[in-house]
Amino acid sequence: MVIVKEVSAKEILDSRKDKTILVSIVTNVGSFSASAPTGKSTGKHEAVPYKKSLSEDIKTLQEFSSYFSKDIIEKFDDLRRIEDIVEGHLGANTTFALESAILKALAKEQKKEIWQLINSDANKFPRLVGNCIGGGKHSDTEGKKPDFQEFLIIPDTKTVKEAFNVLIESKKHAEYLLKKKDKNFKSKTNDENAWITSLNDKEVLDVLSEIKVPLGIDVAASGFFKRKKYHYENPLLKRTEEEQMGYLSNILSNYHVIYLEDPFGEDDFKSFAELRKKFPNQMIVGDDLTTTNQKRLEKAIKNKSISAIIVKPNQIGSLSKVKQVCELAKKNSIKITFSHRSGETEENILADLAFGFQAEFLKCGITGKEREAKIKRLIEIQESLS
Ligand code: 2PG
Ligand code: MG
Repeated sequence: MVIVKEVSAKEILDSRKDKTILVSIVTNVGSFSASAPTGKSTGKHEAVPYKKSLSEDIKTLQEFSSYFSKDIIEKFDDLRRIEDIVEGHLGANTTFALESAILKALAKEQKKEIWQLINSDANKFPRLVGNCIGGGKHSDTEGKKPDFQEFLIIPDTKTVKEAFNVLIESKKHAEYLLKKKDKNFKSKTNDENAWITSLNDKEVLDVLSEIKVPLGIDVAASGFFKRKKYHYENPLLKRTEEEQMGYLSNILSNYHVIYLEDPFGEDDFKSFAELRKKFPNQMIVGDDLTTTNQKRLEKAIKNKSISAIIVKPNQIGSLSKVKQVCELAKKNSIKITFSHRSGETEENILADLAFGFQAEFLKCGITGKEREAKIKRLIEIQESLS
């Protein structure tokens, strides 16, 4: 059993140099800490990262420090006890980091890996989803850029290690092709270390098609949906819902895109459903639509809006709620993609969560120490089992 004797927290910087939280705990089995990432293209239905502010959450945790010692944690579901104490007092980032640190303590005490605390029979590894070329909110550049936020590569390999190699090679290959096709290309990368380009969406897809790997796109459409229209980079180009449907249908019909995230605004369950019905063999994925929130997933299920869901633990904070969302998705044959955030830390618990919850996909970038930490952890888990 684990007893949390003391809790503290401090500010650290994420990969974007924005402030985020690191929570540290002292327990009967040692000291542990965990940090939370930060999003930039956040959904409006996400839980707030901090109740009032990061510094207020740090203070609140400090005040609560001695409250936790009455609760004995013996298994994953006991995290509920912690949630009973902090619910309504802390934001999602703080709760996620606190619970992650507690899971680390529990794993140590039980001589298990974190994923085993969730499902000791886990055996299927998620496919990696790597962000290769970027646009939208994550590419903070002057001049032209793609409207879609992420152009993803989704290798289909036997092992995670092979998938990682395919991602690295594909990213290099993409750089070579961009050098040839984009006269403005300077080998610069964005928030998630994806290539920055001045090519438009279709030109990027043409480039990636040459690499001959399964592709995905995160449109992150809420980011450019205003007053009932999708406002594309070209100032003359505003697409209505119907035109957006036509444009995306054309892309799904003509490119090897197996995965399409947030194709429409974050409340447009109906258009998601229409696209899903038209393309039953390609994944229509909810992120800002569902925000790792059970109620929103229920609505998406009722409307038949999605065939896959993004799970970002810090969109909701509570890991018990993450579990409920995963269970509901599984029951309804909705595939699960655990995902990093655009501002990341070197925390690697995401890999354990993705494997423990038996997610079909893990989206966590390609290069940069914060992204690699998660992929390397997944490789380590796979190698420990073979
Ligand atoms: C997304 C994520 C991660 P952010 O939209 O899927 O790639 O971005 O963390 O900025 O919400
Ligand atoms: Mg997204």
